[in-house]
Amino acid sequence: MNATPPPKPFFCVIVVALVAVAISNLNLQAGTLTPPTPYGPVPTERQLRWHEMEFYGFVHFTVNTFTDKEWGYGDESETVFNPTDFDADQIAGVAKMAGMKGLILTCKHHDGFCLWPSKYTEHSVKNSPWKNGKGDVVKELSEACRRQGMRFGVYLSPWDRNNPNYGRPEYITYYRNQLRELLTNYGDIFTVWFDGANGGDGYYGGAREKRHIDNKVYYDWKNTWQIVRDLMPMAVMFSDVGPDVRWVGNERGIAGEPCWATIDIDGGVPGNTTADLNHGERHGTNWVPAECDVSIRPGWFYHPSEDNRVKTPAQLLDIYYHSVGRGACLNLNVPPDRRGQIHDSDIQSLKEFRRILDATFAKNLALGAKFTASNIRGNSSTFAPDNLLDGNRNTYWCTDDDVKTADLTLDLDQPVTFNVVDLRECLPLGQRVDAFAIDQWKDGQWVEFTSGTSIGNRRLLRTENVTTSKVRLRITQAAACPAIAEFGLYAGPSPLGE
Ligand code: FUL
Ligand code: CA
Repeated sequence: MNATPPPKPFFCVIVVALVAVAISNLNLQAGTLTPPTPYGPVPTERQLRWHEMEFYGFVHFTVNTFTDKEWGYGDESETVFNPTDFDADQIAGVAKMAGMKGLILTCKHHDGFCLWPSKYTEHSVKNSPWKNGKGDVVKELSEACRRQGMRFGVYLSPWDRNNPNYGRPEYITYYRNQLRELLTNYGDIFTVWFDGANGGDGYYGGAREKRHIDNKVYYDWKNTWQIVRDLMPMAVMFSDVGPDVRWVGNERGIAGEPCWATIDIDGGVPGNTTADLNHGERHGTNWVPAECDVSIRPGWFYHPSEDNRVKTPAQLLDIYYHSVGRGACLNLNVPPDRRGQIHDSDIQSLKEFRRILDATFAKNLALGAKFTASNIRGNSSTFAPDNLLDGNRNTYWCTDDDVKTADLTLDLDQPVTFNVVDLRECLPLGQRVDAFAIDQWKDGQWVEFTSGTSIGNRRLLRTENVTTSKVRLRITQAAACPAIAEFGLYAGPSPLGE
C-alpha cells in the first residue's frame, strides 16, 4: 500500500523498451518462421502418395504360368489359360498379410494374352475355358484389392508378340485402346507399369519373325503417357525413366548407396536411357525416385520346379533394407500358381518376413528422448526436434538457412539397445542431406557407429546391437539447411537379414 509508484519518465522508458523488444521478437519470428525454400526438384502430389506406400506387390500371371515359360512367344492357344481354382481374395489376402499396400497385375505380358476380355482382340480370357470365357482376372483382382483396402495397378506390356500389327502404326492405336480400357473400367489405378523389354522375335499373327522397332519413337511416349494423365491423373507411371517412378537398374531389389530420387531426363525412353538408375543423379533435373522390382522366386512367373527356391525371410529382409531402406519403393513379385493362388511356400516365407518386420518396428525406442540441437531454425518450436517423433512426415527439425551442418543429441534417460536406425527427410523440401553420421555415447565419449549418404523418403541402417543412453545425429554435409522429418531407433530380432 505504501509502495511509491516509480517516477513517471522512468516508467515510460521501461514500457517503450518492452514494446520495442516485443516488436523485434515478432520480426525475428516472422522472418524465421518461414519454412526453408525447397532444394532442387521436388515430388508431385502423386509421387508423394506413392512414396507413402513403400511396399507393394507384382502379380505375374498369364499363359506362361501354364506353359512353364518366362516369355511366351505369342502363339499360345487361349485354351492354355485355365486356373483350376483362381481366388483373387486369397492373392490379395496374402499380399495384405505381407504388409503390401497394393498389387500390380500383368494384365498383358509380352505374349499378348489379355487377362481381361478386351474389345480389341480375341487373344484373351474370353476364349479360354476358365469360367467358360466369362472370367475377368483384372476385375476380380482389382475388386479383391479394394476389399483389402489395398491399391491396384496395371502392367500392360508395350511389346506384344501376338499382335499381327506389332511394329506398325496400327499397333499403337491398339495399345492405347487397351490402356484406355484398363484405365476406365477398373476403378482407381495407382500405377501404370511400362516395361522396356523388347526381344524382337515373336508369332505376330503367324508371321513368326523378328521385328525391330525404334524404341525412341515407336511408342510416341509423350502422347501415350498423356492418356494416363487424362484418365487417371493421380496414377504414377513407371518405366526405366519415369516420368514418375524409375526402374532401379536391376531385378534383384537392390537400390544403390547413395540412391538419389533425382535423375537427368534427357530424352530417355523406356528401354533406352543412359541415366544412373541405381544411384540416381544428385543434381538431376527431375524427381524420378526408384522402384525396386524383384521376384520372390527366381522367375517372374510360377514354375513348379522353383517351389523350393522361394526367397527366405532373411533374403526378403535384406531386400527390404536395400530398397525401402534406401528411399525406394519395393515391388515384390508373388506369382500365382496353376490353381490361381499363391503357393504355400511363398506364404510361409512372407509370414515370417512380416513377423520380423512387425517385431522390429513395434516400438520406437527414441520416443520420450530429450533433444538438444546445435541449431533450430529461428529458435522456433515449429522447427524443433520434437517434430522427429510425431510420426508425421510433414513436420521436421530444421536449421537456419546458412546452417548446413548440424548435430542433434538424443538423451534417452537410460541405456537402450537397438540395431536399426530410421530417418526421413521432408520430401516436399527436396533432398537436402548429402551425408550424415550417427554416434553413441560410450565410455565417456562419442563413438560413431554408422553413417550414410542419401536419406530421402526413408533411410534404414542396420547396425550391431548398440546399447547406450545417448545418441547423436550429425548432418555432415548438406546442399541446403537440413529438414529431417522423422527419427527412430528400433530393436529387431537378430539377424535382420542376410
Ligand atoms: C521385364 C520382363 O521382361 C519380365 O518378364 C518381367 O515382366 C519384368 C518385371 O520386367 O522387363
Ligand atoms: Ca515429423
